[in-house]
Amino acid sequence: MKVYINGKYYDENDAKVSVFDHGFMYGDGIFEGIRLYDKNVFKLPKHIDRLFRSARAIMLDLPWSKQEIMDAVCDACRTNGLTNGYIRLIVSRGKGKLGLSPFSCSDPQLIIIADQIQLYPQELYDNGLKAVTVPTRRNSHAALPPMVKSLNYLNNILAKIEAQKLGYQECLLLNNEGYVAECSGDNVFIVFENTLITPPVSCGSLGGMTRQTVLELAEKLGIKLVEKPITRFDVWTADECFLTGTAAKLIPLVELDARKIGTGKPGEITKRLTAAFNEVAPLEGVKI
Ligand code: PXG
Repeated sequence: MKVYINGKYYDENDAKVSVFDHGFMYGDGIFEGIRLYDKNVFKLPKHIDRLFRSARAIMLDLPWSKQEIMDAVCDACRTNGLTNGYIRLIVSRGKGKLGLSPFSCSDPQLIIIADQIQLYPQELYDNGLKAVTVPTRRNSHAALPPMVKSLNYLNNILAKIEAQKLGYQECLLLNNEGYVAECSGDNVFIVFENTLITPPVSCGSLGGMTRQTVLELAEKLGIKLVEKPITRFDVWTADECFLTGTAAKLIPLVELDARKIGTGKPGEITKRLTAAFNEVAPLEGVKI
């Protein structure tokens, strides 16, 4: 695999950034996780728009145009001979002096890793995932805004560790008010009495690309849809639940906090939306 760094390609083992890069020292930088389906980079312009919003929020001036970044992403996919894959796009603040100030940093680094991903085994897509609510809360809007895809994912990582130590692969994070925010790297949907419900991003979730696609598909399929704050009670007593993310796509959640959700099996609306997603995903994107 060849890794793209600032316009050049490096072998995996030679792809390096400085230890003085503030991305490494402080988690000062941003990223995107993008999917390549059948030589189409899924929703690439939307991912790049989100990257620029993250950059604006952390006051990181990007010296590349959106088009230049999109061209680099497509080039990295071609260079690695990919048809399907996962693209990790990273922008770090760049090399600087010791100390928090980013104003000593020059040359933000644009890094593109284009590789394969299989987050969960097929068995979990067929039978569903089990999760637990963890003590770690989602970033607050008053601290690091949860819409920023920053290089500091420690709160999500702590949540993941807590879940795994308890024997679960996935976890639910609440926001500071106790409402459902999202999972460690996925958005959450429930189905209750044939209505699809997901928390608004104001509850602390990231505005996911997969989430947005599912909202659009629900509308097309005539599935009633509501964005409103939800609690753990709503998830425990839902008819269906599923998670969405670029890496996971749609995956059913069949148990939360030792409570079976619905029948304890992936639900019908989950299956319909999964099929619809798998159908549109390779069609919507930028051809490499
Ligand atoms: N919430 C968070 C906090 C995320 O970072 C999602 C939800 C789902 O959004 P998308 O746009 O993917 O539908 C994400 C997505 C990685 C990585 O290593 C990426 C994410 C999450 C965890 C790991 O590339 N991003």
